[in-house]
Parts: sequence; C-alpha cells; structure tokens
Amino acid sequence: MKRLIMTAAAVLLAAGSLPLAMASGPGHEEHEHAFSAGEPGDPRAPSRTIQVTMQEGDGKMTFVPNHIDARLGEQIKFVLYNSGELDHEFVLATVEENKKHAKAMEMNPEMEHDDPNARRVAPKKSDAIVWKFTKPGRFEYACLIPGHYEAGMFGTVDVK
Ligand SMILES: [Cu+2]
Repeated sequence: MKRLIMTAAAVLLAAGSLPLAMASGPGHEEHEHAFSAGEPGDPRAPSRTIQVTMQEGDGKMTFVPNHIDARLGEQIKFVLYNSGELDHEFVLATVEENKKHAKAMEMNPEMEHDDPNARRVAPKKSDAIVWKFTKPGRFEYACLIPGHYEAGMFGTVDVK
C-alpha cells in the first residue's frame, strides 16, 4: 500500500514537472525521468558492492565516498548506512534532474521516495540499491531533503 501511495505521488510530481523534464534532454526522455542514470539492477546478477556512508559533522552533510567510477554496463550494489542523527536520502539521477527534484522538494519537504533509484534511510539504519549503469556520462547521488544538498550531500558517478 505504501508503495502504491509513493508511486501516485511520483506520478503527480512527474506531471507537475513535465515541462522541465521534457526540456532537459535531446532524446533522453523516452524513459521515465526517474531512471536517468541507467536502470534498476537485478539483485540475482553479480554486482560490485560499494559501501556508502551518510553522515553529518563540522556543519556539513556528506556521502563517503563522494565519487565512484563505474564501467558502462556495470552493476553496482550500493550499501547505504546512515551514521548521522537525521534522515538522509540517496537519489541516483543526472545532476540536472537532482537539481529540479531538489526544487520540488523545497515546496514539498514531506515528499518521500520509494523509487528504484532512491532510498530514504533513518539514522543508524541501512538499506541498499542495486543499479545498472547502462548510460555513459556523469551521474549524481544526492540527498534532496531541503538544506542537505547545499550542506554538501552529493557525490558523483562517472560511467565510462
Ligand atoms: Cu541528507
């Protein structure tokens, strides 16, 4: 049921931001815009595991590591651990899409994500995303909770 509600919310969001999404890419919007960084992975297929810690400290919020290199077609299992005191998100998309999404969240801070490319992780909890990088280029994982991106909570994935 939760899943259904989140999907409905995502559809509403997508409808609201459609002109923006359409404007962002020559020929790249035939997929749902949530999957701009590739496609959901297959948990049964082999993958490289990368631990990503979400944390706060010294007035900053960060992902450790904040950069990953991936091969085109590689499947990566991101094991997320929130070592901080606040909720954090891991949203994997293009840099442009995360920027637009962050703006949408400023207007709707309670928005939560249950999409294949996004997780919200409570303090001291873990979660995981298996993702297949099927497109070359630079992508981004970011926390779009208002204020967190600005505090430094983003990292990059270069796919070659
Ligand atoms: Cu955060």
